[in-house]
Amino acid sequence: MWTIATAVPPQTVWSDDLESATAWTANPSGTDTATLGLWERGDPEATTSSGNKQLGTAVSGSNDLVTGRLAGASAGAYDVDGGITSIQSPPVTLPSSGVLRVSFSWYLAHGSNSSSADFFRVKVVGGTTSTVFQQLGAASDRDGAWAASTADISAYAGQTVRIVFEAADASGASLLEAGVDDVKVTRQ
Ligand SMILES: [Ca+2]
Ligand SMILES: [Ca+2]
Ligand SMILES: [Ca+2]
Repeated sequence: MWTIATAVPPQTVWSDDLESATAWTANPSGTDTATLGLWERGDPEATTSSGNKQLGTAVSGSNDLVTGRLAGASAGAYDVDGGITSIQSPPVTLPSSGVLRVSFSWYLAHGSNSSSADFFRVKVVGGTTSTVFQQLGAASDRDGAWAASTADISAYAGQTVRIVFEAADASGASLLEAGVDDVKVTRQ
């Protein structure tokens, strides 16, 4: 007579805390245009310019994916310059059914010299490629602060996919940094 709805906890399909090298590939398509501040995995150094820009602390452990991990002599020394930089996950084989999600911690930081041409973007590459998350820049100061986000990738069920993170200083020079940590794919 009574139906008890039991919440099925999400099952982890794949996860990476970025603490060890697991075959992330920078510039996987060979089409990146950025000249500095390229995505890499490592222990990030903090930069500040009107507030925190590159965060020196990861969400888990001491490593993350970051747009040029070194601080350099000034905040503009190793921020993203000149266009798009991208980094791609190892292949992830998705279950053939269920609600599939990718979750990640991330930040985008930029100076007031940014614009909506700049972005932080998450793509899924399988049989097709789609943008599943995006934060555009703006002509205002945005400080780096870790946030957690999730995107539904159920459309890719049964496929082997790769997750790609992109950041761009795309039109006019902007101070721009991005970071990613704790990438996880779950099935529910
Ligand atoms: Ca980490
Ligand atoms: Ca940097
Ligand atoms: Ca720049």
